[in-house]
Amino acid sequence: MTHSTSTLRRRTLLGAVAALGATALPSLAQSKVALRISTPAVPDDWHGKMWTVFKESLDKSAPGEFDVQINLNGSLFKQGTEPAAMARGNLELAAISAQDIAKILPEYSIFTAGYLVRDPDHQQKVFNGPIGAEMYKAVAEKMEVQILGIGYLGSRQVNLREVRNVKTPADLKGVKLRMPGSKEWLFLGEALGATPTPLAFGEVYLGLKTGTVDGQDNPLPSVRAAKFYEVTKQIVLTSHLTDGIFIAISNKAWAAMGAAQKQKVQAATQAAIAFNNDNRIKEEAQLVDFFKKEGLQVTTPDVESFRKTVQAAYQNSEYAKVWPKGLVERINAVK
Ligand code: KDO
Repeated sequence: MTHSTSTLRRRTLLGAVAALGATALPSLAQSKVALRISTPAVPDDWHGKMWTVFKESLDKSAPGEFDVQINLNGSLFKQGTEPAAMARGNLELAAISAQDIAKILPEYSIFTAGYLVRDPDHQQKVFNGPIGAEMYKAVAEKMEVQILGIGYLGSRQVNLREVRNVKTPADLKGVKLRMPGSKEWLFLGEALGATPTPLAFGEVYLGLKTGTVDGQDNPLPSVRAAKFYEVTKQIVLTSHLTDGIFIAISNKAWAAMGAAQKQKVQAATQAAIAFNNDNRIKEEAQLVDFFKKEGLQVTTPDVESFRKTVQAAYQNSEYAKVWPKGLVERINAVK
């Protein structure tokens, strides 16, 4: 064999290996389960960061099996359009709200009502018990998604551009209060005594800055993470909704997974929820001081007056007419 023939052979061999590599790689990538995630959460918020915990958990428990794609800031799907995207097969995972669920299952508008779920502990017990199981079953049937768990978003507070003396709902009269854009959310703003104005989460900062709206409501950790405190002067501690986000996966993606993969996705979800809840609960307790240092007035209204007015508004509303009989009492009885 001459020198040049052996070089040629080696080259051919190398070429063949490279070609093999080139075809082997995409097929390997294709066999990964793609999990596209879309959320309006900002990167600095705990329920944005929790998706990295989810991804890291899966990378560890199932190396190379999943391709987790995290899309924050509503960059893949607009806030509130995630359930439809999942049903169409364009999205695998999202954190959906009770308001999203109520659009399809009006009887579960019960969880959009102010002053019903008491606190994060009550929330976990309600949704991780029989009430949650019944709801998740109905959601799987009607919305084509599986709820894997609930994360705590926080206690929603009223956050105003200009300082105002707010003791009762009557004091919010005429206040253009930004709410997320669905009728269930708008009703909450109305029940609080304000004039609700729909706006997507990503537009709230500018809306507050320019004065399109007079205020917004969100849990304190989100007021910090989205920097709303930079463009507002007051927080009124109404604590009107113990808010939660339901981690949901499309039925299609779920059905395509084997039992072991499902178990790993479940474990990753639980790790993400624990990360979110622990950090959020801890931070929520410390933020009043932070906002005061930032120069905001943090005031306490007559919460009982808000509770009475908001609960009456819901009880007398069209929403309550379709709530499952006895469910309010069952929720209240969860200890
Ligand atoms: C909001 O738009 O005010 C809200 O808090 C509603 C929640 O359901 C959820 O969509 C949340 O925004 C986003 O995750 C951004 O934090």
